[in-house]
Amino acid sequence: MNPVRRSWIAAAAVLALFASCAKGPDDSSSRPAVPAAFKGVAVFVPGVVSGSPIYEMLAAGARRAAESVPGTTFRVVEAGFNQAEWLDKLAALAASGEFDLIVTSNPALPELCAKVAESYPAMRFFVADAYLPGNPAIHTVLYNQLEQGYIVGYLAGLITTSGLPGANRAKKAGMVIAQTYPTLDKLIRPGFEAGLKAVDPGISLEVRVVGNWYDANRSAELTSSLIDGGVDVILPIAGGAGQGVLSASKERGTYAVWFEGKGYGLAPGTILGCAVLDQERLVRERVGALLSGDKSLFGKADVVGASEGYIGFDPEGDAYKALPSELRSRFEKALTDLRTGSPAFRIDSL
Ligand code: RBF
Repeated sequence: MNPVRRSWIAAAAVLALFASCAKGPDDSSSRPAVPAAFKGVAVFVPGVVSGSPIYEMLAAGARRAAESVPGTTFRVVEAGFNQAEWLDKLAALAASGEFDLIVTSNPALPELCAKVAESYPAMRFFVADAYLPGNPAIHTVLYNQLEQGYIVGYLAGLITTSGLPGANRAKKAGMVIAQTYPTLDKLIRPGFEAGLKAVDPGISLEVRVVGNWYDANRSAELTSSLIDGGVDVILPIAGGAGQGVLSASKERGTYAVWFEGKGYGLAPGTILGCAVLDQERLVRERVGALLSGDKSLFGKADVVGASEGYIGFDPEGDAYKALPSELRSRFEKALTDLRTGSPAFRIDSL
């Protein structure tokens, strides 16, 4: 065969190869030789997305990972606030047969996923904001919430001891929480308290429990009674019910600090600082790795925090920027110290 004809055949072969790769996902002849790691990804939201930044980031991160693998079925399912129904709803999602990877978030979920995995052994789970090592069907990542708590605690300590117009001399900070649970009792609350005490050991903490993740009226009542008792800065850990903390604090001219970022706009002038938890990046990265076939993550329980960049602070709020510069520089020094490991808040498990 003459060389011109031989190279023409080679070029045609290369073109044919490209053409077959370029065919759309609907064309069954275009299936890659290596099958996709997962055919369907479902996001199981234990609550509702709207009003809870941690769930907004869960859905957004998983969606971006799934969209980067053409042909992957993707759905977000809200399980609502009745926790007694979550197990059945999770099992129904597994039973639908449409999904082989369920992505979810919160510390109560690994146990439910483990139960569902017993009946659906092919199902795989990724649970963010949770800790369960050793189950071959489940990968979890726990955030070092001692650090996120400490960041807002330190700022709250500076606020309650300040001469800001809404601050009094009582040196009392508050938390309005939806319910008690291990991450809150062992990490968030102790972190917040450590931050307060690092500013001034004389600051005390008052905690009130709403009883659910949605009742903003109840959380507004609890907030008012805390303010009556001398509290001038509050951290809500209450999902959608956190709105009640903001409205009551605004009405009374006191302050709030916020968890998980994206808060300043919710109550301008009331929220003076927002800690940041980059759940969107974490979920995007981990789901992306699972979708590209990294099976080694199943069975693993990782812990991430400030030193890996998943926990931090958003300084780009007008209310934060309007704080006295002396207060901000003390706070920013504490932030830098935390990032570089002092005080040391290492945790390896929950
Ligand atoms: N956080 C929310 O923001 N919204 C919720 O609806 C919500 N529901 C939760 C339900 C249970 C049973 C548990 C244990 C935690 C829940 N969280 C919720 C808290 C969440 O996991 C995390 O601790 C907080 O968002 C603080 O980072």
